[in-house]
Amino acid sequence: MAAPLTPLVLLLALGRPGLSGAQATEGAAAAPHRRFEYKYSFKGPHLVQADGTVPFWVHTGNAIPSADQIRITTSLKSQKGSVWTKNKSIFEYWEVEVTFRVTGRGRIGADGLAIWFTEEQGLEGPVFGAADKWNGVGIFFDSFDNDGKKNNPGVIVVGNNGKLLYDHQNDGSTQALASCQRDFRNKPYPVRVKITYYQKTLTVLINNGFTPDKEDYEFCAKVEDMVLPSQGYFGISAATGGLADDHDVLSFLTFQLTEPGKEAPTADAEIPQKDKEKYQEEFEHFQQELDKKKEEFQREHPDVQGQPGKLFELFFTDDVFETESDRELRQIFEGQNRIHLEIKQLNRQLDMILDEQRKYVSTVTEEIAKRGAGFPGQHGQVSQQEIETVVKTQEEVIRQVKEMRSSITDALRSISGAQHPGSAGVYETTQHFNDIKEHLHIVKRDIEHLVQRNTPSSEKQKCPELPPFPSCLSTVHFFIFVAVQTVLFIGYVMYRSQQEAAAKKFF
Ligand SMILES: [Ca+2]
Ligand SMILES: [Ca+2]
Repeated sequence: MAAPLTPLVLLLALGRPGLSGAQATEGAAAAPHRRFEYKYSFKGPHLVQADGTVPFWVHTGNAIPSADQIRITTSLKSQKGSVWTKNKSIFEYWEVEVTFRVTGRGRIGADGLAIWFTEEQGLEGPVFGAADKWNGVGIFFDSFDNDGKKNNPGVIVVGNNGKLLYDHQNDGSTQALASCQRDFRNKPYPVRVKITYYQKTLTVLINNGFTPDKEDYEFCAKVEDMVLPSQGYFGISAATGGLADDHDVLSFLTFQLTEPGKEAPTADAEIPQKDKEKYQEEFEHFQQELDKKKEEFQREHPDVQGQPGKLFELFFTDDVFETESDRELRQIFEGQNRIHLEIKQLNRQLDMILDEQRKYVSTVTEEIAKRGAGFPGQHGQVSQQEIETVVKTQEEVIRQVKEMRSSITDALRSISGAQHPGSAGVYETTQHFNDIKEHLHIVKRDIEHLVQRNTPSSEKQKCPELPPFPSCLSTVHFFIFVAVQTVLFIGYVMYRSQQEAAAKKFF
Protein backbone atom coordinates (compact mmCIF):
# COMPACT_ATOMS: atom_id res chain seq x y z
CA MET A 1 0.00 0.00 0.00
CA ALA A 2 2.77 2.42 0.99
CA ALA A 3 4.93 1.96 -2.11
CA PRO A 4 2.38 2.99 -4.78
CA LEU A 5 1.21 5.91 -2.61
CA THR A 6 4.64 7.52 -2.29
CA PRO A 7 4.93 8.87 -5.89
CA LEU A 8 1.40 10.21 -5.58
CA VAL A 9 2.25 12.03 -2.36
CA LEU A 10 5.39 13.39 -4.04
CA LEU A 11 3.39 14.50 -7.05
CA LEU A 12 0.91 16.21 -4.79
CA ALA A 13 3.76 17.82 -2.93
CA LEU A 14 5.26 19.09 -6.18
CA GLY A 15 1.89 20.20 -7.46
CA ARG A 16 1.26 22.33 -4.36
CA PRO A 17 4.63 23.81 -3.49
CA GLY A 18 3.20 26.62 -1.38
CA LEU A 19 1.48 24.39 1.09
CA SER A 20 3.83 21.43 1.17
CA GLY A 21 6.94 23.55 1.09
CA ALA A 22 5.79 25.50 4.09
CA GLN A 23 4.99 22.31 5.93
CA ALA A 24 8.35 20.83 5.12
CA THR A 25 10.52 23.83 6.00
CA GLU A 26 8.84 24.67 9.29
CA GLY A 27 10.09 21.38 10.71
CA ALA A 28 10.12 21.17 14.48
CA ALA A 29 8.71 24.69 14.88
CA ALA A 30 5.57 23.72 12.96
CA ALA A 31 2.26 22.98 14.63
CA PRO A 32 2.20 19.60 16.30
CA HIS A 33 0.26 16.72 14.91
CA ARG A 34 -3.06 16.66 16.71
CA ARG A 35 -5.21 13.59 17.16
CA PHE A 36 -8.57 13.34 18.83
CA GLU A 37 -8.63 10.88 21.72
CA TYR A 38 -12.17 9.68 22.20
CA LYS A 39 -11.32 7.66 25.30
CA TYR A 40 -10.38 10.86 27.06
CA SER A 41 -13.26 12.90 25.77
CA PHE A 42 -16.97 13.36 26.23
CA LYS A 43 -19.53 15.42 24.42
CA GLY A 44 -23.30 15.53 23.90
CA PRO A 45 -25.86 14.88 22.67
CA HIS A 46 -25.52 11.20 23.70
CA LEU A 47 -23.11 11.71 26.50
CA VAL A 48 -24.61 9.39 29.07
CA GLN A 49 -25.40 5.72 28.88
CA ALA A 50 -28.61 4.11 30.05
CA ASP A 51 -27.05 3.20 33.40
CA GLY A 52 -26.16 6.84 34.01
CA THR A 53 -22.43 6.47 33.39
CA VAL A 54 -20.28 8.29 30.90
CA PRO A 55 -18.25 6.00 28.62
CA PHE A 56 -14.55 6.03 29.59
CA TRP A 57 -15.17 8.39 32.50
CA VAL A 58 -16.01 8.11 36.17
CA HIS A 59 -18.01 10.71 38.00
CA THR A 60 -18.20 11.32 41.73
CA GLY A 61 -19.97 13.38 44.36
CA ASN A 62 -22.91 15.48 43.19
CA ALA A 63 -22.05 15.23 39.50
CA ILE A 64 -25.05 14.37 37.33
CA PRO A 65 -24.37 13.34 33.74
CA SER A 66 -27.20 13.87 31.26
CA ALA A 67 -27.55 13.52 27.51
CA ASP A 68 -25.84 16.76 26.54
CA GLN A 69 -23.80 17.80 29.57
CA ILE A 70 -22.48 16.85 32.96
CA ARG A 71 -23.76 19.02 35.79
CA ILE A 72 -20.84 18.77 38.16
CA THR A 73 -22.62 20.76 40.83
CA THR A 74 -26.11 22.10 40.98
CA SER A 75 -26.66 25.55 42.43
CA LEU A 76 -27.13 24.29 45.96
CA LYS A 77 -24.94 25.03 48.97
CA SER A 78 -21.81 22.94 49.69
CA GLN A 79 -21.88 20.70 46.65
CA LYS A 80 -18.88 18.85 45.27
CA GLY A 81 -18.44 16.81 42.18
CA SER A 82 -15.88 15.65 39.67
CA VAL A 83 -15.42 13.59 36.53
CA TRP A 84 -12.19 11.71 35.71
CA THR A 85 -10.95 9.63 32.84
CA LYS A 86 -11.00 5.94 33.65
CA ASN A 87 -7.60 5.42 32.11
CA LYS A 88 -4.26 7.12 32.47
CA SER A 89 -3.17 8.83 29.33
CA ILE A 90 0.33 8.20 28.07
CA PHE A 91 0.58 11.25 25.84
CA GLU A 92 3.81 13.18 26.03
CA TYR A 93 1.96 16.33 24.98
CA TRP A 94 -1.69 17.03 24.84
CA GLU A 95 -4.40 19.58 24.33
CA VAL A 96 -7.84 19.72 25.91
CA GLU A 97 -10.80 21.78 24.77
CA VAL A 98 -13.37 22.16 27.50
CA THR A 99 -16.75 23.81 27.02
CA PHE A 100 -18.61 24.76 30.15
CA ARG A 101 -21.15 27.09 31.66
CA VAL A 102 -21.06 28.56 35.14
CA THR A 103 -24.46 30.08 35.84
CA GLY A 104 -26.05 31.48 38.94
CA ARG A 105 -28.67 34.01 39.90
CA GLY A 106 -26.35 35.96 42.16
CA ARG A 107 -24.00 38.70 41.10
CA ILE A 108 -21.37 36.70 42.95
CA GLY A 109 -21.07 32.94 42.68
CA ALA A 110 -19.00 30.19 44.21
CA ASP A 111 -16.75 28.33 44.39
CA GLY A 112 -15.60 27.49 40.91
CA LEU A 113 -14.45 24.85 38.52
CA ALA A 114 -11.11 23.12 37.97
CA ILE A 115 -9.59 21.27 35.03
CA TRP A 116 -6.99 18.72 36.01
CA PHE A 117 -4.16 16.70 34.67
CA THR A 118 -2.85 14.67 37.61
CA GLU A 119 -0.96 11.48 38.26
CA GLU A 120 -3.89 10.09 40.23
CA GLN A 121 -7.62 10.76 40.07
CA GLY A 122 -8.51 13.38 42.68
CA LEU A 123 -11.95 11.88 43.17
CA GLU A 124 -12.91 13.83 46.26
CA GLY A 125 -11.45 16.72 48.20
CA PRO A 126 -11.41 20.37 49.20
CA VAL A 127 -9.93 21.91 46.04
CA PHE A 128 -12.94 22.76 43.87
CA GLY A 129 -14.36 19.35 44.67
CA ALA A 130 -11.12 17.45 44.00
CA ALA A 131 -8.25 16.14 46.11
CA ASP A 132 -5.55 18.35 47.51
CA LYS A 133 -1.80 17.55 47.23
CA TRP A 134 -2.16 16.54 43.63
CA ASN A 135 0.77 15.74 41.41
CA GLY A 136 0.25 17.61 38.20
CA VAL A 137 -1.54 20.75 37.26
CA GLY A 138 -4.88 22.32 38.03
CA ILE A 139 -6.39 25.17 36.04
CA PHE A 140 -8.86 26.84 38.37
CA PHE A 141 -11.83 28.95 37.36
CA ASP A 142 -12.27 30.60 40.73
CA SER A 143 -15.56 32.48 41.05
CA PHE A 144 -15.39 33.54 44.67
CA ASP A 145 -12.97 36.17 45.96
CA ASN A 146 -11.73 34.61 49.20
CA ASP A 147 -8.88 37.06 49.75
CA GLY A 148 -11.02 40.12 48.93
CA LYS A 149 -8.59 41.47 46.33
CA LYS A 150 -11.38 41.97 43.84
CA ASN A 151 -9.64 39.79 41.29
CA ASN A 152 -12.34 37.15 40.91
CA PRO A 153 -13.77 35.57 38.87
CA GLY A 154 -10.32 34.67 37.65
CA VAL A 155 -8.30 31.87 36.12
CA ILE A 156 -5.15 30.59 37.77
CA VAL A 157 -2.76 27.77 37.01
CA VAL A 158 -1.41 25.95 40.03
CA GLY A 159 1.19 23.23 39.74
CA ASN A 160 1.79 20.72 42.51
CA ASN A 161 4.33 17.96 43.12
CA GLY A 162 2.00 16.09 45.45
CA LYS A 163 3.11 17.86 48.64
CA LEU A 164 1.60 21.33 48.43
CA LEU A 165 -1.61 22.22 50.23
CA TYR A 166 -3.77 24.53 48.20
CA ASP A 167 -3.91 28.07 49.64
CA HIS A 168 -7.67 28.45 49.45
CA GLN A 169 -7.81 31.57 51.63
CA ASN A 170 -5.70 33.53 49.14
CA ASP A 171 -7.35 32.03 46.07
CA GLY A 172 -4.06 30.22 45.47
CA SER A 173 -2.41 33.50 44.53
CA THR A 174 0.74 32.55 46.47
CA GLN A 175 1.05 29.39 44.40
CA ALA A 176 -0.11 30.56 41.00
CA LEU A 177 2.24 29.86 38.12
CA ALA A 178 0.17 32.09 35.88
CA SER A 179 -3.24 33.70 35.95
CA CYS A 180 -5.66 35.98 34.18
CA GLN A 181 -8.78 37.75 35.28
CA ARG A 182 -11.84 36.66 33.32
CA ASP A 183 -15.49 36.66 34.18
CA PHE A 184 -16.70 33.31 32.94
CA ARG A 185 -20.06 33.32 34.75
CA ASN A 186 -23.46 33.81 33.12
CA LYS A 187 -22.27 34.17 29.55
CA PRO A 188 -24.60 33.99 26.55
CA TYR A 189 -22.54 31.25 24.92
CA PRO A 190 -20.64 28.47 26.63
CA VAL A 191 -17.15 29.40 27.75
CA ARG A 192 -14.44 27.50 25.89
CA VAL A 193 -11.01 26.79 27.23
CA LYS A 194 -8.12 25.43 25.27
CA ILE A 195 -5.28 24.13 27.41
CA THR A 196 -2.22 23.07 25.50
CA TYR A 197 0.75 21.29 26.98
CA TYR A 198 3.36 21.14 24.29
CA GLN A 199 7.15 21.16 24.46
CA LYS A 200 7.01 21.76 28.21
CA THR A 201 4.91 24.86 27.82
CA LEU A 202 1.41 25.06 29.15
CA THR A 203 -0.84 27.61 27.47
CA VAL A 204 -4.37 28.55 28.46
CA LEU A 205 -6.62 30.22 25.89
CA ILE A 206 -10.18 31.29 26.62
CA ASN A 207 -13.21 31.99 24.49
CA ASN A 208 -15.23 33.99 26.94
CA GLY A 209 -18.66 33.06 25.64
CA PHE A 210 -19.46 36.43 24.09
CA THR A 211 -19.57 35.27 20.48
CA PRO A 212 -20.84 32.19 18.73
CA ASP A 213 -17.44 31.93 17.03
CA LYS A 214 -15.94 28.80 18.54
CA GLU A 215 -12.43 29.67 17.48
CA ASP A 216 -12.47 33.15 19.02
CA TYR A 217 -9.86 32.33 21.66
CA GLU A 218 -7.96 34.90 23.67
CA PHE A 219 -4.70 34.38 25.44
CA CYS A 220 -5.00 33.92 29.21
CA ALA A 221 -1.92 32.34 30.72
CA LYS A 222 1.33 30.63 29.83
CA VAL A 223 3.71 28.56 31.96
CA GLU A 224 7.08 27.67 30.46
CA ASP A 225 9.43 24.85 31.49
CA MET A 226 6.64 22.99 33.13
CA VAL A 227 7.24 19.36 33.93
CA LEU A 228 4.12 17.27 34.22
CA PRO A 229 3.81 13.59 34.99
CA SER A 230 4.35 11.54 31.84
CA GLN A 231 1.14 9.67 32.55
CA GLY A 232 -1.96 11.00 34.17
CA TYR A 233 -5.68 11.40 34.37
CA PHE A 234 -7.71 14.21 32.95
CA GLY A 235 -10.47 15.47 35.15
CA ILE A 236 -12.84 18.29 35.82
CA SER A 237 -14.32 19.18 39.16
CA ALA A 238 -16.41 21.87 40.81
CA ALA A 239 -17.69 22.94 44.19
CA THR A 240 -20.15 25.37 45.72
CA GLY A 241 -20.02 27.00 49.16
CA GLY A 242 -22.37 29.39 50.90
CA LEU A 243 -23.09 30.79 47.45
CA ALA A 244 -23.80 28.41 44.63
CA ASP A 245 -23.63 28.21 40.85
CA ASP A 246 -24.57 25.53 38.38
CA HIS A 247 -21.34 24.15 36.96
CA ASP A 248 -22.13 22.42 33.67
CA VAL A 249 -19.57 20.84 31.40
CA LEU A 250 -20.82 20.45 27.85
CA SER A 251 -17.75 18.84 26.37
CA PHE A 252 -14.26 17.74 27.24
CA LEU A 253 -12.23 16.94 24.15
CA THR A 254 -8.71 15.63 24.43
CA PHE A 255 -6.12 15.60 21.66
CA GLN A 256 -2.76 13.97 21.66
CA LEU A 257 -0.04 16.27 20.37
CA THR A 258 2.98 14.86 18.66
CA GLU A 259 5.96 16.82 17.42
CA PRO A 260 5.97 16.75 13.62
CA GLY A 261 9.39 15.09 13.36
CA LYS A 262 8.37 12.23 15.60
CA GLU A 263 5.20 11.25 13.88
CA ALA A 264 4.40 9.16 10.88
CA PRO A 265 2.68 11.04 8.02
CA THR A 266 -0.67 9.40 8.62
CA ALA A 267 -2.48 8.17 11.67
CA ASP A 268 -2.95 4.79 9.98
CA ALA A 269 0.75 4.19 9.64
CA GLU A 270 1.38 5.37 13.17
CA ILE A 271 -0.72 2.65 14.72
CA PRO A 272 0.57 -0.90 14.59
CA GLN A 273 -1.66 -3.25 12.65
CA LYS A 274 -2.62 -5.19 15.77
CA ASP A 275 -3.63 -2.06 17.67
CA LYS A 276 -5.39 -0.73 14.62
CA GLU A 277 -7.58 -3.83 14.42
CA LYS A 278 -8.26 -3.57 18.11
CA TYR A 279 -9.17 0.09 17.85
CA GLN A 280 -11.31 -0.59 14.80
CA GLU A 281 -13.14 -3.29 16.72
CA GLU A 282 -13.59 -0.99 19.68
CA PHE A 283 -14.72 1.79 17.46
CA GLU A 284 -17.31 -0.41 15.79
CA HIS A 285 -18.48 -1.60 19.16
CA PHE A 286 -18.70 1.98 20.35
CA GLN A 287 -20.60 2.96 17.25
CA GLN A 288 -23.04 0.08 17.70
CA GLU A 289 -23.53 1.14 21.29
CA LEU A 290 -24.17 4.68 20.19
CA ASP A 291 -26.63 3.56 17.53
CA LYS A 292 -28.45 1.53 20.11
CA LYS A 293 -28.51 4.43 22.55
CA LYS A 294 -29.67 6.71 19.84
CA GLU A 295 -32.54 4.43 18.90
CA GLU A 296 -33.49 4.18 22.53
CA PHE A 297 -33.28 7.91 22.86
CA GLN A 298 -35.50 8.39 19.84
CA ARG A 299 -37.99 5.90 21.19
CA GLU A 300 -38.05 7.72 24.50
CA HIS A 301 -38.13 11.17 22.92
CA PRO A 302 -40.14 10.86 19.70
CA ASP A 303 -40.52 14.64 19.54
CA VAL A 304 -36.78 15.18 19.16
CA GLN A 305 -35.80 15.02 15.51
CA GLY A 306 -32.74 12.99 14.59
CA GLN A 307 -31.74 11.18 11.45
CA PRO A 308 -29.84 7.89 11.74
CA GLY A 309 -27.33 8.87 9.07
CA LYS A 310 -26.46 12.07 10.87
CA LEU A 311 -25.37 10.52 14.11
CA PHE A 312 -21.85 11.84 14.01
CA GLU A 313 -22.97 15.17 12.74
CA LEU A 314 -25.14 15.37 15.80
CA PHE A 315 -22.29 14.14 17.91
CA PHE A 316 -20.08 16.94 16.76
CA THR A 317 -22.60 19.74 16.54
CA ASP A 318 -23.27 22.02 19.46
CA ASP A 319 -26.27 23.89 18.18
CA VAL A 320 -28.63 20.98 17.67
CA PHE A 321 -30.43 21.54 20.93
CA GLU A 322 -30.52 25.27 21.07
CA THR A 323 -33.21 26.47 23.44
CA GLU A 324 -35.39 29.47 22.72
CA SER A 325 -33.61 31.66 25.23
CA ASP A 326 -30.25 30.57 23.80
CA ARG A 327 -31.43 31.57 20.36
CA GLU A 328 -32.70 34.92 21.60
CA LEU A 329 -29.45 35.63 23.37
CA ARG A 330 -27.49 34.52 20.33
CA GLN A 331 -29.53 36.82 18.12
CA ILE A 332 -29.04 39.72 20.52
CA PHE A 333 -25.33 39.16 20.62
CA GLU A 334 -25.05 38.71 16.90
CA GLY A 335 -26.91 42.00 16.53
CA GLN A 336 -24.62 43.65 19.01
CA ASN A 337 -21.60 42.28 17.21
CA ARG A 338 -22.90 43.74 13.98
CA ILE A 339 -23.53 47.11 15.66
CA HIS A 340 -20.07 46.92 17.15
CA LEU A 341 -18.57 46.31 13.71
CA GLU A 342 -20.59 49.15 12.20
CA ILE A 343 -19.46 51.51 14.94
CA LYS A 344 -15.89 50.41 14.39
CA GLN A 345 -16.22 51.15 10.69
CA LEU A 346 -17.81 54.53 11.39
CA ASN A 347 -15.02 55.27 13.80
CA ARG A 348 -12.48 54.40 11.14
CA GLN A 349 -14.24 56.63 8.63
CA LEU A 350 -14.39 59.47 11.13
CA ASP A 351 -10.70 59.04 11.78
CA MET A 352 -10.08 59.25 8.04
CA ILE A 353 -12.17 62.39 7.75
CA LEU A 354 -10.40 63.93 10.71
CA ASP A 355 -7.07 63.06 9.14
CA GLU A 356 -8.14 64.65 5.86
CA GLN A 357 -9.30 67.74 7.68
CA ARG A 358 -6.11 67.94 9.65
CA LYS A 359 -4.13 67.64 6.43
CA TYR A 360 -6.26 70.27 4.77
CA VAL A 361 -5.99 72.64 7.71
CA SER A 362 -2.24 72.22 7.89
CA THR A 363 -1.92 72.80 4.12
CA VAL A 364 -4.04 75.94 4.33
CA THR A 365 -2.08 77.20 7.34
CA GLU A 366 1.17 76.58 5.51
CA GLU A 367 -0.13 78.35 2.42
CA ILE A 368 -1.24 81.36 4.44
CA ALA A 369 2.08 81.45 6.29
CA LYS A 370 3.91 81.26 2.96
CA ARG A 371 1.86 84.06 1.46
CA GLY A 372 2.26 86.09 4.60
CA ALA A 373 6.02 85.70 4.35
CA GLY A 374 6.26 86.06 0.51
CA PHE A 375 3.89 89.04 0.03
CA PRO A 376 3.93 91.55 2.82
CA GLY A 377 1.12 93.30 0.95
CA GLN A 378 -1.12 90.46 2.06
CA HIS A 379 -2.57 89.70 -1.31
CA GLY A 380 -4.90 87.06 0.06
CA GLN A 381 -6.30 89.39 2.69
CA VAL A 382 -6.75 92.21 0.21
CA SER A 383 -8.80 90.00 -2.03
CA GLN A 384 -10.76 88.93 1.02
CA GLN A 385 -11.38 92.56 1.83
CA GLU A 386 -12.41 93.23 -1.74
CA ILE A 387 -14.86 90.40 -1.58
CA GLU A 388 -16.20 91.75 1.66
CA THR A 389 -16.56 95.20 0.19
CA VAL A 390 -18.36 93.85 -2.86
CA VAL A 391 -20.66 91.85 -0.64
CA LYS A 392 -21.31 94.88 1.54
CA THR A 393 -22.01 97.04 -1.48
CA GLN A 394 -24.37 94.49 -2.84
CA GLU A 395 -26.12 94.29 0.47
CA GLU A 396 -26.37 98.07 0.50
CA VAL A 397 -27.81 98.03 -3.01
CA ILE A 398 -30.33 95.41 -2.04
CA ARG A 399 -31.27 97.40 1.03
CA GLN A 400 -31.72 100.52 -1.02
CA VAL A 401 -33.74 98.70 -3.64
CA LYS A 402 -35.93 97.36 -0.87
CA GLU A 403 -36.35 100.81 0.55
CA MET A 404 -37.20 102.17 -2.85
CA ARG A 405 -39.71 99.46 -3.37
CA SER A 406 -41.34 100.08 -0.06
CA SER A 407 -41.45 103.82 -0.69
CA ILE A 408 -42.93 103.21 -4.11
CA THR A 409 -45.53 100.95 -2.59
CA ASP A 410 -46.29 103.63 -0.02
CA ALA A 411 -46.56 106.23 -2.72
CA LEU A 412 -48.87 104.06 -4.79
CA ARG A 413 -50.99 103.38 -1.76
CA SER A 414 -51.24 107.08 -0.94
CA ILE A 415 -52.06 107.84 -4.54
CA SER A 416 -54.88 105.37 -4.66
CA GLY A 417 -55.87 106.54 -1.20
CA ALA A 418 -55.95 110.10 -2.48
CA GLN A 419 -58.20 109.07 -5.37
CA HIS A 420 -60.77 106.93 -3.66
CA PRO A 421 -60.98 108.15 -0.10
CA GLY A 422 -60.96 111.76 -1.46
CA SER A 423 -64.10 111.35 -3.61
CA ALA A 424 -65.70 109.47 -0.82
CA GLY A 425 -65.03 112.45 1.42
CA VAL A 426 -66.63 114.85 -1.06
CA TYR A 427 -69.58 112.56 -1.42
CA GLU A 428 -69.80 112.27 2.34
CA THR A 429 -69.67 115.99 2.84
CA THR A 430 -72.34 116.49 0.16
CA GLN A 431 -74.41 113.84 1.79
CA HIS A 432 -73.74 115.41 5.11
CA PHE A 433 -74.81 118.78 3.85
CA ASN A 434 -77.86 117.28 2.27
CA ASP A 435 -78.67 115.59 5.55
CA ILE A 436 -78.16 118.77 7.43
CA LYS A 437 -80.28 120.52 4.85
CA GLU A 438 -83.02 117.98 5.24
CA HIS A 439 -82.78 118.13 9.00
CA LEU A 440 -82.93 121.84 8.83
CA HIS A 441 -85.91 121.53 6.53
CA ILE A 442 -87.60 119.19 8.99
CA VAL A 443 -86.77 121.50 11.86
CA LYS A 444 -88.10 124.41 9.84
CA ARG A 445 -91.29 122.54 9.04
CA ASP A 446 -91.71 121.52 12.64
CA ILE A 447 -91.26 125.10 13.71
CA GLU A 448 -93.72 126.23 11.10
CA HIS A 449 -96.14 123.61 12.24
CA LEU A 450 -95.68 124.67 15.83
CA VAL A 451 -96.15 128.25 14.79
CA GLN A 452 -99.30 127.26 12.90
CA ARG A 453 -100.59 125.33 15.92
CA ASN A 454 -99.63 128.09 18.29
CA THR A 455 -101.21 130.77 16.26
CA PRO A 456 -104.82 129.29 16.35
CA SER A 457 -104.45 128.34 20.08
CA SER A 458 -103.52 131.88 20.84
CA GLU A 459 -106.59 132.88 18.93
CA LYS A 460 -108.70 130.39 20.90
CA GLN A 461 -107.33 131.62 24.16
CA LYS A 462 -109.86 134.39 23.88
CA CYS A 463 -112.93 133.00 25.61
CA PRO A 464 -115.41 131.98 22.91
CA GLU A 465 -118.76 133.56 23.02
CA LEU A 466 -121.21 131.24 24.75
CA PRO A 467 -123.86 129.94 22.52
CA PRO A 468 -127.26 131.33 23.49
CA PHE A 469 -128.93 129.31 26.22
CA PRO A 470 -131.66 127.23 24.60
CA SER A 471 -134.99 128.81 25.34
CA CYS A 472 -136.83 125.45 25.26
CA LEU A 473 -135.71 124.44 28.80
CA SER A 474 -138.18 125.91 31.21
CA THR A 475 -138.29 125.60 35.00
CA VAL A 476 -141.12 123.04 34.74
CA HIS A 477 -139.09 120.83 32.45
CA PHE A 478 -136.19 121.08 34.80
CA PHE A 479 -138.10 119.89 37.86
CA ILE A 480 -139.72 117.01 35.93
CA PHE A 481 -136.34 115.90 34.80
CA VAL A 482 -135.01 115.99 38.39
CA ALA A 483 -137.98 114.03 39.69
CA VAL A 484 -137.60 111.36 37.01
CA GLN A 485 -133.96 111.05 37.89
CA THR A 486 -134.77 110.64 41.60
CA VAL A 487 -137.40 107.99 40.94
CA LEU A 488 -134.99 106.03 38.77
CA PHE A 489 -132.32 106.28 41.46
CA ILE A 490 -134.60 105.05 44.21
CA GLY A 491 -135.83 102.23 41.99
CA TYR A 492 -132.26 101.16 41.29
CA VAL A 493 -131.38 101.20 45.03
CA MET A 494 -134.36 99.06 45.84
CA TYR A 495 -133.60 96.63 43.11
CA ARG A 496 -129.99 96.35 44.35
CA SER A 497 -131.00 95.60 47.96
CA GLN A 498 -133.46 92.94 46.77
CA GLN A 499 -130.71 91.33 44.72
CA GLU A 500 -128.31 91.28 47.70
CA ALA A 501 -131.00 89.77 49.95
CA ALA A 502 -131.64 87.04 47.39
CA ALA A 503 -127.93 86.35 47.13
CA LYS A 504 -127.62 86.06 50.95
CA LYS A 505 -130.20 83.29 50.96
CA PHE A 506 -127.75 80.98 49.31
CA PHE A 507 -125.22 81.24 52.15
CA1 LIG B 1 -11.75 31.52 45.57
CA1 LIG C 1 -9.13 36.77 44.91
